[in-house]
Amino acid sequence: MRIQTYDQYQAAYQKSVEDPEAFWAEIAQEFQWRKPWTKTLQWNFEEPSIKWFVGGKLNITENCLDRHLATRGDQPALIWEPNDPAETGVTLTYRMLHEQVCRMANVLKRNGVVKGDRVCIYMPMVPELAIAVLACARIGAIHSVVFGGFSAQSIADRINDAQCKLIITADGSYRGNKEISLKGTVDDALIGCPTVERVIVMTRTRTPVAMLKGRDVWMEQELKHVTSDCPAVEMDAEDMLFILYTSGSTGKPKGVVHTCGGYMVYTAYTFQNVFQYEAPVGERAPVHFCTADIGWITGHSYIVYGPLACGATTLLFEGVPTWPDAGRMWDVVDKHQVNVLYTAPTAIRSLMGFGLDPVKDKDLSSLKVLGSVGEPINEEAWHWYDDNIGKNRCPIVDTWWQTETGGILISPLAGITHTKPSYATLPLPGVQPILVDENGKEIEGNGVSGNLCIKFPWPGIIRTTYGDHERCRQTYFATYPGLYFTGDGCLRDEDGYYRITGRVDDVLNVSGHRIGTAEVENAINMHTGVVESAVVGYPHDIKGQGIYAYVIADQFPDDHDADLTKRDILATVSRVIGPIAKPDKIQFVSGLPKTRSGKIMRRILRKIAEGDTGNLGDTSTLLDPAVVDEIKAGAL
Ligand code: 7RM
Repeated sequence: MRIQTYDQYQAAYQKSVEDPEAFWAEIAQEFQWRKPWTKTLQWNFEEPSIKWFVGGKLNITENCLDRHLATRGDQPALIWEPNDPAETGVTLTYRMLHEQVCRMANVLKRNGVVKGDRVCIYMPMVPELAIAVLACARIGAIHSVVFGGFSAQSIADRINDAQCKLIITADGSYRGNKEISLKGTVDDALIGCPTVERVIVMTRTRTPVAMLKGRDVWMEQELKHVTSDCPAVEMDAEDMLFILYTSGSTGKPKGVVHTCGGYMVYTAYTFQNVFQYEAPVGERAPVHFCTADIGWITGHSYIVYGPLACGATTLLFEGVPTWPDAGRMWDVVDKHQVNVLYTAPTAIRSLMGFGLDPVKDKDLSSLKVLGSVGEPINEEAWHWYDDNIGKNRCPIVDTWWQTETGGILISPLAGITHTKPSYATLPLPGVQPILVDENGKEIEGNGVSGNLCIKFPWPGIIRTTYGDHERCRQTYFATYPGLYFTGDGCLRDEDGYYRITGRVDDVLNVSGHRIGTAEVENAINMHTGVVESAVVGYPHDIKGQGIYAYVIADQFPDDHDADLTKRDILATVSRVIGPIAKPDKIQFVSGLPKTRSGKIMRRILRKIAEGDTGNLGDTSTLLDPAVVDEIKAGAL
């Protein structure tokens, strides 16, 4: 399964295109199937309908846990580093993790969860989060993890969309010097969630929480009533494994659905190859440290499923890179002798700002591979990472992928693919990228740019958007018929290397978090006195993109009121979505640049937000061109 030379990469790539079914069948055979599949792939991108390993039966936790017990039972599976460096962490061997997952699965069963039920998980970055995820998978329940920074309203929307029966949460969470309430937020959410029958509450901060009789139970109490014997439920390869909500250019976040067989094969294959992860039985396994939250796809695929499917040692960090000081990430690397570090450009840029002092006394010699994910990495950050963290001896893998792709699609293979700063380089085996122009016409050759699409399915591709298949078709498969459309712009240089240039739709990427402009506008518009708003992104030194909001208020506020109103708007956005969606800049305007048909010309607003007011292009189709001068004059 592991490619070891560039020639092998080229051969694997060629085979994956010429005979994709044989290519993936060979890889999938390395896993433990209860029943073999009868057809490797059935697909069309019109409906779309995509089925991998048709008729195959398996349980992903048998592959992530049971399969390793005989050979790696005593090897660390999961290392947990708490928020506070003074607190003692946890190391769970594969045997211990297996036992805990089985016990948690029995707790779910005791509380009425059966195969096919949806379970919401809203937890801090603690071992119990990974355990809860795997416990769902063990019994065939579909998990929907909601990032711990989302608001009560966001939780409620997600629970209702997926009709969850149960939610697993904690009293609170620690992040840096902050203590955040989780159960209180869940209580607010549940006022509007009739499908939820049970709440399982873990204690983390031991803050006082309301516990409703008949609905809320303590996780620690429940665990006392169960054994560690829990056979895995047999799943079809195409049964749902999980739902993960992600933002798009319109409407509320969509529930991206991944299924058991394809997702398992794809995350394991990409994990092993991109990071060149090798764990010889009986030796210390390399430590893989992915700094994402499990609430995002990166955490699902490269903290939990991919590493465990490969028998790796995965590190789970509860805290933040800048607390107690800006050396914390390097302390974690030093303390646990981390071998693979996988983080986001925004973290690198923010740590760059602290200079080299926090790095200088840290032993980073264990590092072998560095990874980047979530947003384009600028050359400066790439070189800083390479020079000061990798000491020019660790390959950097700039991995491009999406919630919808399940795993990495375009990336170097560490130490094998020649890298170029800011380039995701080449497609992985099984991935067939294509650039198209606005009309969907293929842009061939090198030294070109266009919209990035993929023309053939890979095992980790999205299957549907939960409860609304038509939305899946519309969003990803209708723009360019016959192709999966990523929403990203991309250039292919003279060497055929890919560089992702950012979203071409109305999706923002703020510190690696995906946020729809429409979502933020809706939240702002909920504030009293707001008539209308338009949100765009602008370049931000640390976050990659910042959020710029143009707001029409029913009364144009004077300077004093404007300041207060802005703060109120931020509070409203926090309440509706969560703090990550708060605009960085709010400009009050008396009108927005609209065409005669009533469409906001975002192109103009983007230019002004970027500070590029020199040439705004053609404004002749505007209903009221004067409004542009006013907005320009008041730009922040
Ligand atoms: C894994 C993840 C997806 C969007 C995607 C891109 C952007 C992600 C890179 C990147 C440039 C990268 N999933 N993106 N990785 N852009 N280079 N290496 O982030 O669903 O949350 O976001 O993120 O725009 O479409 S996601």
